[in-house]
Amino acid sequence: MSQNRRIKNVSISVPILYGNNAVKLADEKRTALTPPDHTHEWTVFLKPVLDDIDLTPLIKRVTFKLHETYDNPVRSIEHPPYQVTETGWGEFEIIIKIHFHTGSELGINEKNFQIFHGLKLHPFNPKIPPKENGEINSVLYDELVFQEPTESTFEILTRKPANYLPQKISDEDKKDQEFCRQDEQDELARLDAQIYRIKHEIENQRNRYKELEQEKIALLQ
Ligand code: SLL
Repeated sequence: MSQNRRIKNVSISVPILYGNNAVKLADEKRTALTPPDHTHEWTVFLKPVLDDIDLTPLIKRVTFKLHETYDNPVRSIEHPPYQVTETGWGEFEIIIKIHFHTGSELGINEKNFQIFHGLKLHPFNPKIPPKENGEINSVLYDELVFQEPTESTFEILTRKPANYLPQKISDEDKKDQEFCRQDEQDELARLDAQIYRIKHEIENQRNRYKELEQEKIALLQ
């Protein structure tokens, strides 16, 4: 089927954010089922930077593999928001895996993505006062890169309203000009808006990184 055909010399990247937030577990939030040694409540998540993109036609499920001290450590989330909230006492590495739909009738045939996230419960620098609400955030930016996506994947990722910029990875083949769609002006305006938003997000992440660098320097002094 033609949807399974790969589009040569094109890659599309989808900016994502993943990570966790955590707060100390308040007494009033404890239930009879909360183990007494649990000190924190946390949420680990993965989401596209642009919240108006619907990745569900592509993503079958996202699994979060927790430490084996948890019951059913592999948590499978089939619909957004892709996140798991738990309580616990310790930090550990969580394996986040994105599973795509498969099947030749769908025309999607992309390799699963895997990301490792170190769950953070405690401040990076204990000397720096915590945020007012006491929340710890450890969030990272990454990109899901689809190299030579199938036509189906390409179609899903370039659907309006939120679509991604197809980039030529080689300019040897000018035939790819077919991606300059009918309404070029409209396409360019949307891309500009998205690029602006992504830049803004990258800037936020960069500032956060600088703050963490400062905290690290302060800690080492
Ligand atoms: C540590 N290597 O020692 C890590 C392990 C395990 C965290 C952390 C609760 C599990 C449960 C939990 O927080 N496990 O519910 O029993 O820090």
